Amino acid sequence: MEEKKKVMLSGIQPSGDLHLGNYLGAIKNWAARAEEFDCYYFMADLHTITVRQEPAELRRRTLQQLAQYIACGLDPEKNTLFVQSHVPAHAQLGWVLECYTMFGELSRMTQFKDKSAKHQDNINAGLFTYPSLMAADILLYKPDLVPVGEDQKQHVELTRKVAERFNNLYGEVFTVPEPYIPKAGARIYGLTTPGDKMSKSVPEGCVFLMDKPEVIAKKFKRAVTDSDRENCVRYDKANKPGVANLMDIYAAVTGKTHEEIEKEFEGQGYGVFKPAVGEAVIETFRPIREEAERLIADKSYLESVYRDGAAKASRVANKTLAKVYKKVGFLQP
Ligand code: ATP
Ligand code: LTN
Repeated sequence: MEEKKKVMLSGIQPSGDLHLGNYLGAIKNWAARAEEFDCYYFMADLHTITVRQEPAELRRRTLQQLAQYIACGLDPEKNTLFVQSHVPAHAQLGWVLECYTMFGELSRMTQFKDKSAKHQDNINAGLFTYPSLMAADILLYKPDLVPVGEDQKQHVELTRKVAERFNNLYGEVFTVPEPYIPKAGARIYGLTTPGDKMSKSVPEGCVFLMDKPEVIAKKFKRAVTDSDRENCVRYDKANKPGVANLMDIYAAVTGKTHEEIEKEFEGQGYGVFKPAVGEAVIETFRPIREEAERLIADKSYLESVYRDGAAKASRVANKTLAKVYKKVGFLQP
């Protein structure tokens, strides 16, 4: 008999266009594991409304994100790709898990603290309880691994806690998942702000998947290196964070080690190094952008992918939800 594959699941909010941080920290690793795992990837649209969105833009970005997932190598035949709001079980389990997540736990979430500082006029309840919805996203599919960037580790750890709490009360309902953080690319910093993670909120330091080559080249040319004017490609995260970040990017896209990179650019300054990193990123993104552009034009294909994806995801999710409803004591409809 064929052995049951392990399960992998992740999501990204379509709250902005995908960028190099999302690609290296998350999607690149998803595509690499499709043969080994039964994979579920979704557009986390429910999460995006914790911050105000322009409705037409949100629709456009959700569809574009699907095209980009596929263009990054997520074959819809081998991965279940869907839109979170198309599978109502997420919102349904989200409510239940809110009742098994503690106020104190939610208060300690770094993303909540950051986002509420950034959006002081809209610190809504959803922003606060968001990790319970994320726990539902995950636990519905009983994944073994959740591939995310470093910044999401805290949420996956909270998910484990909530799952264990629920299992202790009701028996083994949920699989307790492990976060899966990539070795290279787990945290890419902004090109103009090497102290902060690359984020769409600082677009000049953020390289988007759909950026044209000339735009990417310009962003790398303007990347901040260091202030000591040493002009030497050497990995020293504490003293040369900008250079270390560029080396991390170059390592992640070429597969080279830091030592190999230091050797490659020995005796050459940042004037040679920065465009070389830009070029490597341009060549990595070129086929992805072209394929995504082709797919975006084929709306009916994308619709068929997300419909099939939602149907398949719903079958799995509804099974878990039914079990949870029964365990907590809801009368069968
Ligand atoms: P924002 O730009 O508002 O901070 P975001 O671009 O981080 O948002 P998310 O939906 O929070 O978007 O992230 C999607 C995935 O990409 C997550 O797994 C996250 O860990 C990863 N990720 C995001 N930014 C980076 C980064 N700079 N480096 C590595 N991984 C990242
Ligand atoms: N919270 C994540 C997006 C996200 C997610 C998930 C990731 C929502 N649900 C489930 C992994 C698994 C973020 O903001 N990057």
